[in-house]
Amino acid sequence: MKNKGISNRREFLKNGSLTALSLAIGMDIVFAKNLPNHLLPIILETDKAFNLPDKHPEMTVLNDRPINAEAPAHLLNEAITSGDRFFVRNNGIPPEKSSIDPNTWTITIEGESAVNSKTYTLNELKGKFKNYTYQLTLECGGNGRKEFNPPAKGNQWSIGAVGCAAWTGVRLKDVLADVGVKSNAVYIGYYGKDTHLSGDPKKNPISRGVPINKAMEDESLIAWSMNGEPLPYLNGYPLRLVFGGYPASCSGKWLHKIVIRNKIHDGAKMAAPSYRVPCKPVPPGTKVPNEEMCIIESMPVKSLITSPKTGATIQVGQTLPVSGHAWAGDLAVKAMHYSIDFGATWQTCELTAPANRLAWQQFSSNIKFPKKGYYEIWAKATDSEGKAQPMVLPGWNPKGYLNNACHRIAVKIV
Ligand SMILES: Nc1nc2c(c(=O)[nH]1)N[C@H]1C(S)=C(S)[C@@H](COP(=O)(O)O)O[C@H]1N2
Ligand SMILES: [Mo]
Repeated sequence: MKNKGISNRREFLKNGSLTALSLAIGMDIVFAKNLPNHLLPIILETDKAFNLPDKHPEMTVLNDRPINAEAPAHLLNEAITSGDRFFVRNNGIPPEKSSIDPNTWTITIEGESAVNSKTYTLNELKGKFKNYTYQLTLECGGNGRKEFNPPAKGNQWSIGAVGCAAWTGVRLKDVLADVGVKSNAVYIGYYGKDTHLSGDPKKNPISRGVPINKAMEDESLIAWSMNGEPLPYLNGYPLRLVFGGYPASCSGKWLHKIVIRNKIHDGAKMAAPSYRVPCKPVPPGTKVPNEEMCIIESMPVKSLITSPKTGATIQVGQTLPVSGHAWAGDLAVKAMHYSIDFGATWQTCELTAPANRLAWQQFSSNIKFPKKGYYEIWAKATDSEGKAQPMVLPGWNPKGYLNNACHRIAVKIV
């Protein structure tokens, strides 16, 4: 599964030209003419070889068709995730960058529960409606999937399919109000400009959405900017939805159409089992009928230790500063704890208030260790309703969603 796309790509490159090789590497191969025919540039042997446009070289690339990449924990140390470290989850092929012109980009709002149908250019959207900036956490529903057993198919995300950026855009509710929302509206759905892996132009790679009450929240944005700059190409340039706290699959990229629906949206990947979990917990390995799978809405409470890196070595007697982030779907995080004795006892961490609703919060602590040896630091967040992260894997589900088990890092005291 892992790297399948990459080895296909290698096959492709073997048959391809030197130009293709240079393109893949992102620069000229200076002595290319001396490269023996049977050899590939060695840099292509590593996952890191892919120059994802605008992405940090330490991002872990899980797949190259479609492109999926996550950040190792230490890259996510800042309170605001920079564009080059923000994970990428694609279901299809992004629109050609050269085909995207923000000056002619339009978004259309229509659907059976829309009073009118309206099209706005990106510039009209920016000028007509008040602009807002919020720090919003996006996490892929499948983040943490690789831990599930029996394993679930799909991208084997570890911990890095999450980020919190400062998004600027207009409130979806302001735009919906301008179009007019009928009283029978229950859902919105999105359409993006990416194309299906099959190449079939009639198929959408993904077309999901959110219940109308989520669409109407103040923090639900149609956004054109991440951290004060245009959206990174792979994160939806020039326009996307951002619904903090919901599975990031709801936040449509390369956005060009929103439909206001009088029923739950029925676009691609809305139907079971995609982005659904068993309505009631099941034993691991259970085959769950589609009718018993429920749509994921608010994500569960979770946290991530971003400093130090796992494997850190410190001198005995030293104090170790530890920090990271915690988030809780639609809720806030109310408490943060750490353990150095595999969960037998827990100490309280410092915890900041969120910058705004749906932004992740920062925790920190200075840890002392009793003597030399190997330790693990476990981090556990508790949400505003009193629900805490589980220490072991939570409810197994067929597609491997919602793993919010405590994050663990290793430290050596020498
Ligand atoms: N048009 C479009 N929107 C999309 C997707 C996609 O493949 N195409 N993937 C979704 C999924 S599953 C996730 S987790 C998020 C990922 O957003 P990011 O790539 O900006 O991190 O985008 C969502 N929006
Ligand atoms: Mo996702």
